[in-house]
Amino acid sequence: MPPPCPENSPLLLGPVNVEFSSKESPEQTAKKNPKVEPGGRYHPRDCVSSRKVAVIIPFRNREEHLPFWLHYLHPILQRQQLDYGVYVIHQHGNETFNRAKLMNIGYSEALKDYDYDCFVFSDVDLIPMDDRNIYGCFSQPRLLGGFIEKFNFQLPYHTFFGGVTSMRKEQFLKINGFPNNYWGWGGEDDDIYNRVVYSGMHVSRPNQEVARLRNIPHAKDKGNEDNPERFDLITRTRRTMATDGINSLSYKVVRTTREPLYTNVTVDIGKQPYTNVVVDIGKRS
Ligand code: BGN
Repeated sequence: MPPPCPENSPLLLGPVNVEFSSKESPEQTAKKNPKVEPGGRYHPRDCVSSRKVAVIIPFRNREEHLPFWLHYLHPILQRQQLDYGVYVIHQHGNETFNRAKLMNIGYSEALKDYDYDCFVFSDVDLIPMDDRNIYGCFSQPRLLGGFIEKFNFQLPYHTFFGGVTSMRKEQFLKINGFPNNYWGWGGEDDDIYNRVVYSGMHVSRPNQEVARLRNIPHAKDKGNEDNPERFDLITRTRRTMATDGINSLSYKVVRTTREPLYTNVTVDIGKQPYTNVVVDIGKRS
């Protein structure tokens, strides 16, 4: 049995040059990462990693972004000496996108594979610019991607908890996972922030020097329009978090495939149970 991996990986290089002009096919990326096993699984061979990390990526219609993520992240995650798996959770169909529910599903599906104790939740279009930004878990929930290029490498606001975050299994369970009822863009990350604080935890962040990320520029997604209910929903987290979360999650797996660099879980998550219908009873002409 090999020895435990050191606290700090000796393989880290520091800054990573990230750019999005040259494309590499996933086949080429897989060839360059021969130690990554089908489904996007890896563990160091010469030491035993104490970090069992499932990386969860909520996904739909971003086929052009995923190759960049795989190209940059697999070498970084290996240098970080993580025992990891990559899960792309693909929302089936054309109903409104639900990022937080897909992340809950990623948590549940990953645990069917392996005894992961740490979960990293990442958007597909965010790439770390320094491998010292460890994609692992810490004594508090962590914002791994606080300083993003599109926000001029500044925190967009103090309580921001979107982009790339990590939580230990027990931290995730303490907040009852993520909300399932945010359909469309915005607010779900603020709800998760509320859950963390209401559960007596706080958000930790690596320092700004290592926590810089580049984002792949893109147009707004179809089927992920701004959620008009978000302003209202985030005022009610304290009441809703006990009953809406990992304990109320329901979905159907359409198919799971093991790709060379990731596990692709396609899921039917249903649709928003109701929409506010504005009935026009006042107007007569
Ligand atoms: C915020 C969004 C977040 C998003 C960040 C960064 C809301 C809730 C109503 C205030 N929050 O404004 O979801 O991650 O911007 O884009 O819209």
